[in-house]
Amino acid sequence: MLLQRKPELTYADVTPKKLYFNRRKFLQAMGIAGVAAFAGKNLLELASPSRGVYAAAEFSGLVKSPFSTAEKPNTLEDVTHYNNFYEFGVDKSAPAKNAQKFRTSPWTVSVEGEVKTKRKFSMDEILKLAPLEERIYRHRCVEGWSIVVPWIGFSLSVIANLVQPTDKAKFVAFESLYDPGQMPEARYGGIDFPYVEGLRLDEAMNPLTLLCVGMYGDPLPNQDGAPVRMVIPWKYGFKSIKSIVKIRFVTKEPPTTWNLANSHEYGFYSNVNPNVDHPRWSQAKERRLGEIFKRNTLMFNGYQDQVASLYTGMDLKKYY
Ligand SMILES: Nc1nc2c(c(=O)[nH]1)N[C@H]1C(S)=C(S)[C@@H](COP(=O)(O)O)O[C@H]1N2
Ligand SMILES: [Mo]
Repeated sequence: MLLQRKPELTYADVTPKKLYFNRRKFLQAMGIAGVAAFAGKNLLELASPSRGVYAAAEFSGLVKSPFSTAEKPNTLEDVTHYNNFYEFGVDKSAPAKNAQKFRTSPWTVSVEGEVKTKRKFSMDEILKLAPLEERIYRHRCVEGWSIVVPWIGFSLSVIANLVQPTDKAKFVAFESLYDPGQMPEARYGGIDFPYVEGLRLDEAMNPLTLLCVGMYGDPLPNQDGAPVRMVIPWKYGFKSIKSIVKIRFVTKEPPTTWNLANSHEYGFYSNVNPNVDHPRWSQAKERRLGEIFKRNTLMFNGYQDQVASLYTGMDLKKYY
């Protein structure tokens, strides 16, 4: 099978190597005088992806996904400097600063619960499970902004088919890492940690549901959920849980962070729906980052052809 990334690299190598590469480029760009001027600063920090200094693509031979939108992606700068990642602070600009030293290697994702074979995966193992695809998806935050991102990953169903859910499995529960030592800002977030999310099994098995390991040709920047996150493009952004350590197949609808925090405003399904207002604001329009005028929000964020049938007969005002 075709190798999806440069074969000499392990995942653990990727980030340090990239930083090294960036640092070298950065030093070249600055010249000796500039280096001297910055001598007191941490060069790794200056050259990190959140500063917009990016190495050539770390992932080679990406498969282009037929699910991609033809819309123009946002800039990497936008997508890495306007983040919701409450573990690293509530301001949109906080994760870019506070997640820089987040340790994402070594990393283990445990897949457990109602499955025939429980498994723990290292990032290296995850990267070898299936060909990596580039999928350009629209992403709509419940707060009213949207972005278009070239994510990298493969359908979550790949993992499910490997561990084989039992007949009892009806939902999938996801859990983020919570390390208070690395995430001191989390306690001002106003929500409980670890961040948890969930999908119905058929939603989890839908091919659009992406297990995501990268974006813009590279591994995920820390503030976007490194080293592995979900992306569920027809649901509000908060369903797309970041920095996952546990995936559990379960019998009952699992608790979800924003529903626990405020069940009146955030339901389990959270499908993008311009016809169902948030109790405090309309969801009919959205502002694409970088644009001035709002655009209309589309039903299921424009993915109705692929997902509307999952909800046939359901009252989407009730199951918000
Ligand atoms: N662990 C965790 N995952 C999370 C969040 C969070 O605070 N913590 N925020 C969610 C929200 S509200 C959005 S809009 C997206 C933002 O992803 P992005 O920063 O890569 O655009 O992440 C989601 N996943
Ligand atoms: Mo969001």
